[in-house]
Amino acid sequence: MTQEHRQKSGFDTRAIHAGYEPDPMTGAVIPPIYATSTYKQDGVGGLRGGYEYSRSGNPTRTALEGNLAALEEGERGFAFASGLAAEDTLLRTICVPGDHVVIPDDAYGGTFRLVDKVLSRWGLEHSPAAVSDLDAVRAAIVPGRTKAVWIETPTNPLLNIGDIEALAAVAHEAGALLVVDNTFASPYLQQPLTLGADVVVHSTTKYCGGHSDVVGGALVVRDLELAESIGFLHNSVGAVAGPFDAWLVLRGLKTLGVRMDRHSDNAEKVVEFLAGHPAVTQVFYPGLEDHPGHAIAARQMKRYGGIVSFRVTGGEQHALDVCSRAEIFTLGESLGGVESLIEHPGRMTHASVAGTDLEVPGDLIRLSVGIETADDLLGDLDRALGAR
Ligand code: P1T
Repeated sequence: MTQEHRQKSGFDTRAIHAGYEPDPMTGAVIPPIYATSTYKQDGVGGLRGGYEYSRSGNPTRTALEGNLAALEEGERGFAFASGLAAEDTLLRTICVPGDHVVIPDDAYGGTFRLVDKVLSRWGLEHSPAAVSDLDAVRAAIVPGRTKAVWIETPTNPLLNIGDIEALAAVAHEAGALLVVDNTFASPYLQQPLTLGADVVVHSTTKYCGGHSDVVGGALVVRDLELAESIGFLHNSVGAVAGPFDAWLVLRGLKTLGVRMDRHSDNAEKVVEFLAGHPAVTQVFYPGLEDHPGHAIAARQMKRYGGIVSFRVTGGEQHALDVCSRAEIFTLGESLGGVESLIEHPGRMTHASVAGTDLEVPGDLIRLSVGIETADDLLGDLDRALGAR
């Protein structure tokens, strides 16, 4: 797909075509899995298509990177071995010892652990702030030292919403970058770079891959100088996506739009059901009109996605029981696959924030609502919640 076509076409066309042209020799419409570590050179330095060694570049990965850049409306994409590998490479690209970042006060537990337990040893400091509170984010910035305002929107697991446009202005005023972890929304529902963000982060393990069969991560940027610096560390640190993993994510992306619409349809039904259930005390979903971030979400998201969190009447034990009793909702970490998942953030995905300011309530349950038949999902939840 030519650059000109790419810019003019709709999201689903880009999802299916961007990043790869049918192979000139065979006409293969899908990129091969280039399972090769190295490339024959035509004389020393005579690289074919720029490929030299598969840590530096691999055609299957290139196709994925081009596709991600097109979907996020960025200039360059980078595919990593995991979401956390992407985060680590980004933070080490933009920060040096003594620098500081602002992170969400309800960030994904692994992101918090990376910043708090790993990069802190290399002199990176951080302050948590609510992404929904511009004043809190502004106050958390350390003038001259804050290199990035890092947000998730919606956040994991509490589905808080940050105003990307306003936060970009706050970050830029302080000379910092706005980094948006767009994992929950996916590029179909929200394109942060078009709203002023500087970097988009993905755990492609989730909606981009979409089938719970691969772990991967990505960064997408607009600025070519920043892309150059990220590219340097991508290769120098080497946490790159392998060709098979890149191929799986690329295949997943082709159906992202239809999947996200169905995830959103089903999540809306689940939210309505939970909101009317006597064993549920609170439902977190940005599509709810009384969600504090609803108006902003309505402005910056196409729909509200497939993640729903809720609290139950019977405290932590009740939440653990619901997780164990669910059947179609499979008890497991992760999210964003076609199958529905249920989990207890306090004991599972967010165990690493226990005892910190980021601790999540014990009676909280997180659902990744899949694309199964909606009535079956509601029946499963009804059973799992116990006697009415
Ligand atoms: O698992 P990995 O591909 O390394 O991605 C990390 C990550 C980054 N950002 C967000 C918002 C995430 O949700 C994740 C991973 N999250 C889970 C595994 C989870 O169940 O929440």
